[in-house]
Amino acid sequence: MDTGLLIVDVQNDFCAGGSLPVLGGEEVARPLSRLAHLVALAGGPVFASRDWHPEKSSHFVEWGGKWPPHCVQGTEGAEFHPDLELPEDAETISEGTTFGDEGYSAFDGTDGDGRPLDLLLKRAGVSRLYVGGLATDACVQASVFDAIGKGYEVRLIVDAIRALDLDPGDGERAVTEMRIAGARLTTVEAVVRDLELVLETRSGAP
Ligand code: VGL
Repeated sequence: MDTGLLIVDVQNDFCAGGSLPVLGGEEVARPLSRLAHLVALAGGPVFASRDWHPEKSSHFVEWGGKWPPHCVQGTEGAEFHPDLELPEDAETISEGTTFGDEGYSAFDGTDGDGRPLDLLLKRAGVSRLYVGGLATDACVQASVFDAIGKGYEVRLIVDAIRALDLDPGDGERAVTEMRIAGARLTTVEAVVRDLELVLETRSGAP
């Protein structure tokens, strides 16, 4: 299948109770789990990115950055949210793994063998990429811009993203910018319908 799913940073620290919570962040975990399952059934690859920072990171306020410490390697805050249930062969992409690496975009991340996301997508034959996750106005936006820049047809799942909204309206502005850059907007239900169609067609059902 030429379609893949990228789930961006659905990690405890970006959800309720975390160190950099995104309002309603945890709400995207179940719908994205459902889509991940369907994409995998249809034979498409599923990638889950994660912020994976060292304790000392130039991304954190203490070291000159913008953010409170979050998603520190090996901590509970860096774990995927427990409601995120990934198919067995989903691949984890880690970003922001060294002191100076901010790692906003999943395209700056690599799998456990150091292979960048773009290479993994190309190898899997992906041309269309569904994207959801956290946060709309940070890592989702950076990942979507990179995906478009690298030539992927991006479908942004607008009800499976949540924004930091440090300034009110940041999330909405980010969605507008992604759309203007070329992302098509879709919803969880529309993606489910697309995928069910692929599965039905393949099984020969009417
Ligand atoms: C993110 C703020 C800081 C994100 C990461 O994953 O969207 N946001 N670091």
